[in-house]
Amino acid sequence: MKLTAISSSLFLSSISVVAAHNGHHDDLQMPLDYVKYPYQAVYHPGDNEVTADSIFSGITTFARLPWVKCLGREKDAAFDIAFIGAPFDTGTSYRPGARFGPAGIRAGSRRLTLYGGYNVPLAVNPFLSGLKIVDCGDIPVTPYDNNYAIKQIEEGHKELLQRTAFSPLGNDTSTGKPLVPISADGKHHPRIVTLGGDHTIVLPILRSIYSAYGAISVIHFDSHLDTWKPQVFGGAPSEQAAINHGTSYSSLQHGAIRTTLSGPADYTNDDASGFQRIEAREIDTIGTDGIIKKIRETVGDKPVYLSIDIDSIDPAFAPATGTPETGGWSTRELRTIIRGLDGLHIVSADIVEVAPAYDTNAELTTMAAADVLFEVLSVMAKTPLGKIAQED
Ligand SMILES: *[C@@H]1O[C@H](CO)[C@@H](O)[C@H](O)[C@H]1NC(C)=O
Ligand SMILES: [Mn+2]
Repeated sequence: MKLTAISSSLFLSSISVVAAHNGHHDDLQMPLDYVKYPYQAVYHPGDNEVTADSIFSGITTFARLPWVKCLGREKDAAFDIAFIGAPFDTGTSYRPGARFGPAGIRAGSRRLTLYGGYNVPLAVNPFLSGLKIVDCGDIPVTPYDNNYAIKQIEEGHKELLQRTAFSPLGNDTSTGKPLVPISADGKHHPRIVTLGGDHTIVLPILRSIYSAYGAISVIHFDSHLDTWKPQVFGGAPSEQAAINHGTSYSSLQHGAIRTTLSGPADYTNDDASGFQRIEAREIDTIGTDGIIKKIRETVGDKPVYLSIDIDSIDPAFAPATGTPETGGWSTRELRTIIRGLDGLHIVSADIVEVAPAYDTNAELTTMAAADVLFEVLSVMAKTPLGKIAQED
């Protein structure tokens, strides 16, 4: 299947342009420009409008961001940060259901912009930072063929990543010198935040990231190692079975590890994969500050890809996940640690293994996932993906 079947020759700088110039029937029915920031009613009864746009009404996108059909009709749309779903869960070894993760996380994110979206500890409002942030919907992913699905995710991610970012990089705030991209190909790429999906999706995403940035650092928050050899999962009876959500990584910093192992040899394999490990229980001795320090020492100022398994949070706070492990971090602790990444060049990120069917009626897990992503978005908004050009 081709991901970009419908073409458009317009350069679409805003949603309202689409509404104005595109005469397609379904677009006319879609209130494409009804999401406003900060939160504001667009419809006042008695004001010749229809109704206030409340956070509990309307179409649910991430943080009520504008929905842009980046992989369809609006395939030329430019943005700075895009949320995209990867509803894939046929790589799970225990509880399936993460294919509903993107829809669940969007529902959990409804209140993010209720009061405007200002992040107090990070002193930034990512939604008013001047960046164009959109929800691109989901990558079409087949539930019948893992190899094909992985190809779809890689192509869909690349399709977004390989566009040029909407906003120019600008100048360094302290020196005033112009910034140049930190990518390997010299292009100013937008950032993609992927809503999983089980952890398998990180394999095709990292392939996409590699196409723009070359080798980068990976920060991986997870209760599990995910560097297991396929035989840990009962062997790989076929090439397809060798690809699953526990075997998707190839480099650098684990956080929140607390799984049982098949034996100490699992750590040997993890070491050989080049990972530094932070055990979940270290929070009792070195605290969030100590954990942040360890991560920053490992990563330095290199470009970073951030992958967050919701199971890094304790099941008391985030029960709805594929492979829950007790003894994890609280939602507050993980959010503090993510804010501790302030200043790092996070080139893209994901949150995976949210399986809403196992959630409480209070939507604990999907809310936690959305709020963790709010911290990621805030860190991204504060640090452009640029460096000061070398003078020669
Ligand atoms: C960046 O600096 C250049 C001079 O080096 C200046 O011409 C330009 O207007 C500045 N751009 C912004 C966005 O401030
Ligand atoms: Mn995990």
